[in-house]
Amino acid sequence: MTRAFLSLGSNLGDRLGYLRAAVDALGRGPSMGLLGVSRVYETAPVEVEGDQPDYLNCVVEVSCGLPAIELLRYCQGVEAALGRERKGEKAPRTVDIDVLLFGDETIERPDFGVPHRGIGRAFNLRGLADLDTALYIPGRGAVDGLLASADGAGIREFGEGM
Ligand code: PH2
Ligand code: MG
Ligand code: MG
Repeated sequence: MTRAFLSLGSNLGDRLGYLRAAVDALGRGPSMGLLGVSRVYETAPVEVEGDQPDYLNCVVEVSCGLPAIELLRYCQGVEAALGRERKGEKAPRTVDIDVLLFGDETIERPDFGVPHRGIGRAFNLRGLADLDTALYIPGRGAVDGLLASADGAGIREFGEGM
């Protein structure tokens, strides 16, 4: 079993409902178990073009008996089942599920990078630190140190949580 961390984001429709449905589906994945869910954050869009609604983001920790690429495919299936349309990489979406970390593996493929290239975004660091302050990100360093120097502007805890 590998411990993996997934980033969930939604900025279209019933955002919290989509996050909850995604967490539920991840807990029911083949050879997968839910280990934890971070707090939920409402976050201003980063690195997008034009106006977009704010996101809800959280991080989910799972145990996974699948290889990383099969976990990615499962996550893509959950995105599709929850109405994700691929209108562009950074278009508003019902739900986006990114594989942030997969054990201590490093994967560099054109279509799949682990650690995920967005892992340093402050909302991902916050979610990771909620789950494990001692977490180490291969190639980057300790999550608490990275969080201390990250820009937390535009991130607020979303009251309802999971
Ligand atoms: N995801 C992106 C691009 N920008 N901004 C926020 N706040 N939250 C996201 O999940 C997010 C983003 C690409 O996947
Ligand atoms: Mg993403
Ligand atoms: Mg994605």
